[in-house]
Formats: sequence, structure tokens, C-alpha cells
Amino acid sequence: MSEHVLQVGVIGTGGMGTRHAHNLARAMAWSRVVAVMDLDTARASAVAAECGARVYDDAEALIQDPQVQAVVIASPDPTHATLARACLAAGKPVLCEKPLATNVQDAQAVVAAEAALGRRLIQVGFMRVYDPAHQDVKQVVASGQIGRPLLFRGYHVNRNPDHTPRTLAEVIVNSAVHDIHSARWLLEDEVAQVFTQHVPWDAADPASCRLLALQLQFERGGLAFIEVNADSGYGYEVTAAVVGEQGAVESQALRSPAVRMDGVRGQAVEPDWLARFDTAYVREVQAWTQDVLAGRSSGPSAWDGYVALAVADAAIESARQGRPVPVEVMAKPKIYG
Ligand code: ISE
Repeated sequence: MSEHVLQVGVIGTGGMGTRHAHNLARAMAWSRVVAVMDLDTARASAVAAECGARVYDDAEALIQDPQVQAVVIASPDPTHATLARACLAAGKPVLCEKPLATNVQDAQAVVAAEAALGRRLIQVGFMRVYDPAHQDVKQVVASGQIGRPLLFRGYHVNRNPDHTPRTLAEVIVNSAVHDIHSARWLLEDEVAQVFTQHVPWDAADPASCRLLALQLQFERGGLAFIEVNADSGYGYEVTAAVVGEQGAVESQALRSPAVRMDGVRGQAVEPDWLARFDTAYVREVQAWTQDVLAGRSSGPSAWDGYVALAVADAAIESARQGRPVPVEVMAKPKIYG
């Protein structure tokens, strides 16, 4: 590995992949982007030109490039598990955007492959653990000042300007996995069962989802209420709150200043996750690249990605059955501690 500068390949140049590429190229002296891949080669070429990188139209070829020392997977969700396993086979550290896979079986296969390798190479893109507002909540809970945590409350609102219908499975697997991970991270406990309710996007299509409500029960008795709104109509918001035996803590909903004018008090609401989590994404790749250069893994693991999908799988089943469903997970491999 280069002594001081990590050479990274980025797969996928949509909004997330482009943001990662820009951060890797500009936010720290110890990393640079040497390869960029997208099936849209024009889009990939634009990002590559900004980063001084080579362009690929084949992900496997980028992974095999000897100049590529670590990989970011920011391609469409259905490609994540296969590409993560290709990185494992090549022995290359990888930051894989969530979800780790689109179903629990594929996620389990990634975990099994990493366990067979005997060392952690995968970090999953649960970037909220690097968000200053979430870290403030974590610090209060970890300090013990609110006592034993009893409840996590997640509020997750997406703007959807085209009002593109979403399915229940997609809202759970693509969006709610963030809140499921936040609940596990903040309560430091595992989910025992989940109950799902939702408002369909189309009343005639119960598999569609306009608004999701998850109720989680944890192994030590704690609870979580998670709300995911697929089309807020006003902006993008994410908050996290924890209620403890002696108090409660919650993140600030909006980061913008409140402005009072003409008889109105207002605050700007951010349009999307790239805006709301700008600092978190920088800190995420700074921490990940420092880990890789130091030969360690400390961020959200493939195990975290798998467990989030095990909970998601139970949530989908709960919606189908209309009752709480237990969460089943495989035995935790030793490499995850
Ligand atoms: C998106 O893929 C993200 O990861 C965002 O953080 C989340 O808020 C959104 O719901 C997902 O679609």
C-alpha cells in the first residue's frame, strides 16, 4: 500500500458516488481517486476528469486494477452484495453504500465470505454515526446522564418532488435500514421482534408505501418507534431521540437558523440527504481511509449491514402477516467481536 496516499476506485457516479469521489479527492491529503466506473461513461468521465482518474465501464475491471487499493461501492442497491464479495475476493477494503444487499440471504452470504477470509474488509455506509447531531445524542446516552435507555424514536422524512411511488419493501430495505441501525447503535442492543404498519401509496396496492411505521422490541426490553415518510411534500429531515429512565435526548431537527420576518418565523428545510449529511459524509470517508491506511476496521461492519437486513426481512414479513415477527440472525462470526 502507498506509504501516505490511499488510491481509491469509485463504482457508481450518481449523487452518492460523486459526493464520495469529491470528498476522497478534496477533503483529505491521504487519499485520492484513481479510477471511476459507471455504465453511464459520460457521467463517469466527468467525475474522473475532476479527480484525475481513469474511467471504467466495468466494475470488476476497476476492482482488479492494481492501482486501486480500496473501493467505494455506490452503484444501484441490487449490485452491492456481488461487488462487495468481488472486493473480498480481491482482498481490497471496501466502503459499501447501504444497503449491503437487497435481501437478508445475500447479506448473509457476504458476511459468510468475509468470515471465511478471517478479517474485516467491509464498511457499510451507515453515515449517521458520523453526523455531529447523532454523535451528540450518542454522547449523552453513553454518558449515562439520562439513565438506562428505554426508547429510540426515529423520524425520517424524504422529499419526493416527482411523487414517484415507492414499494413497502424498498422503503424498508433502502430507507429504514438507516433508522434500524441508528436504533441498534444508540440503544446498544439487538432487535428481538418487529411490528410493521404502513399507509400504502395507492390504496388499491397494499405493497406500495407512502408512510411506514415500525415498532421494534429489543432483547433487553427497550422499544423503538420509526417513522419513514416517502413523500414529505416539504423537504428532507432526519431526527433521532432516546428516552431514558432519568431523561431524554433528541437531535435538532433542522440545522438552519430560524428567521422572523413579516409576522412569520421560518427555518429552511434541507432538500435531501446530500445536503443534510454533508459533514457526516466527509467524516465517514476520512475515518474509513484512515482505518484502511492503518490496517484496521472500526466503522459500521458487514455484520451491521446484515443485521439491518435481518430486521428489514422481519419487518416485511410482519407487514404481510399483520402481526409482530421475531428477528432471526445467524451466529455472529468471531471477526465481528
Ligand atoms: C437514500 O438512499 C439514503 O440513504 C438516505 O440517507 C435516505 O434518507 C433515503 O431514504 C434513501 O433513499
